[in-house]
Amino acid sequence: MTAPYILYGSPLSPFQRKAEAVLALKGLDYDCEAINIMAMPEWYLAISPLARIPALRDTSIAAEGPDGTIADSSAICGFLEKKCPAPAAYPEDPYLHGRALWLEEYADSAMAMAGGGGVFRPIIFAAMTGKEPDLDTARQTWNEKLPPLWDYLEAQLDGGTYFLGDTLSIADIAIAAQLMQTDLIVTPFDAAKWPALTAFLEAMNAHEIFQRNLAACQKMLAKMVPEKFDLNA
Ligand SMILES: N[C@@H](CCC(=O)N[C@@H](CS)C(=O)NCC(=O)O)C(=O)O
Repeated sequence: MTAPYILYGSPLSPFQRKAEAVLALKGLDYDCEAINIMAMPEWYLAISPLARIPALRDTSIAAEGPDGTIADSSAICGFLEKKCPAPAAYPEDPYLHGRALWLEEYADSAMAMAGGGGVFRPIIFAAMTGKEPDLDTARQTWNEKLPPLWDYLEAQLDGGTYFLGDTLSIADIAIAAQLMQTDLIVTPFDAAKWPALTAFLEAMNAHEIFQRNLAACQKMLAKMVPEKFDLNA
């Protein structure tokens, strides 16, 4: 039997990881359907005209075609929050809600560009096409572009467990999803320099809402990354 939701994409996408974590937080059952991002099929481009993964299908609306689908992880998470408000992924308080959206955007833009584009892609896309990993680019990004982003996050955490108050929110989910993109393939950043962020990542890695996605990623990466890369200069 088909699950009520279908997520089109790949578990290796940090944006899919964010959407999966929100589905899991809300206890929603979903199937994953793989999309090859190197050659997206026409039917998928009709759903996601910007040629991005993930996209979500609500099968109660339509079982095929663009109807019943939503592209973009932020749109997916906003939709899920409206449809299934509890447990909440977004703070109720207007200011905290705005802060959560800002931190989600920070993760989806700056962190994704550096961690995904500057570390994961040069290593894993090369491996996927049988090439040597571009460790020079990955090392430069890891040591020059990512530390200022981690500094900002360390200050935002201010020694706390979550980014906003004492409750998990979309801010934590989005930031963890991007931190995991490098953590899956690279040895940890310096815990002495970023202690709160290290503790945060460890807690998120152990959190139940990420387990299905992380298990799928580890399975897919096992052959390509038998041992994590040490990029620390
Ligand atoms: N704003 C989009 C970004 C999604 C995105 O950039 N996905 C990447 C994979 S992680 C993608 O589809 N890339 C396709 C490509 O580079 O051709 C979201 O939040 O879903």
